Amino acid sequence: MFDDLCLGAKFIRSYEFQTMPNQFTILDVRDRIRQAKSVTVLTGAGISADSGVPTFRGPDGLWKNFRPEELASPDAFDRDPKLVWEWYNWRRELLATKIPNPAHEALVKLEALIPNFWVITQNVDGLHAAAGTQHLSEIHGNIWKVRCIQCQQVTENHALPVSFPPSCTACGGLLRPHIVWFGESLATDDLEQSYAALQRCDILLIIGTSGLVYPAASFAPVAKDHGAFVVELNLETTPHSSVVDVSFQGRAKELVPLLL
Ligand code: BV8
Ligand code: ZN
Repeated sequence: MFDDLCLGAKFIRSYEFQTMPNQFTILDVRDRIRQAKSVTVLTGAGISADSGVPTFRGPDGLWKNFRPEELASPDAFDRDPKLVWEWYNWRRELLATKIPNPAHEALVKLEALIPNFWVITQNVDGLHAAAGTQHLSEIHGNIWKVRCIQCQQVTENHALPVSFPPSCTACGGLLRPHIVWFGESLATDDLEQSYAALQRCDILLIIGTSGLVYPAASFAPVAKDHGAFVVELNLETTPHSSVVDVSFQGRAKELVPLLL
């Protein structure tokens, strides 16, 4: 046990040198979290990368072979719903074998310790829910849900693959992925929950997002303007890095458990 602690401490100390030139260490952040009444977390594809889920814009990114507008947009679906379903079936097959990693699991443990805890995720992979996160807004939707374009009914669907054309059991309409595409507005209740969580939190953790997609990219200043201490955990610097109070560089699966 003692060796582990030493190893742990050395491990944490090594991270102290991996941070951006900050006056805070990850231990300081852990201590702040211990005193916090309300913590909000914003996650992106980077938190699922350690589960083997490709990110969007990384070297192995999903967008490498496709342009988002070609596939993740209402026009693309209107133009060629079969092609869009082929892309989502490919992603569903990919995701079907992926499980939450220590970063997702550490957030579930934090949720049990902190009076007011909320996760806002841009990810559509369902891994936060699978890990057991209760207070969750999936602001870009969920790849395991489908929505009828006629009657708007939303249902769970884990078919591998979804056979084309998928039709609604209620009205026979064409089903689409229940995902927010570029040019589509986010669901009102997701936005309301998110802004409430950003405005009430003492600490905002931003984990594994490139900070390029709106409105999520504008969430950090909202929390900051309401007095939150903002922390970024990412492999690289992002547009968030100049806004946050402290930015740590490293893998989410290694950094997030250190906050416990
Ligand atoms: C909207 C669903 C109102 C698809 C997604 C010009 C200026 C400002 C805004 C706009 C503009 N033009 C258009 C807009 C609006 C547009 C937008 O923001 N465009 C951007 C590209 C400029 N936004 C919208 O359209 C949104 N709707 O605004 O409604 C409106 C209506 C009409 C017109 C205008 C406005 C809807 C946005 C939602 C789009 N849907 N996904 C699908 O998933 O199938 S976005 C897509 O990107 C994913 O959801 C993803 O979650 C999201 C963000 O990406 P990230 O999660 O950050 O992933 P990324 O790969 O980019 O980065 C990964 C990060 O992890 C990296 O930083 C990497 O370093 C790090 N990392 C990697 N490994 C690790 C790690 N970190 C830690 N540990 C690791 N191991
Ligand atoms: Zn229907």
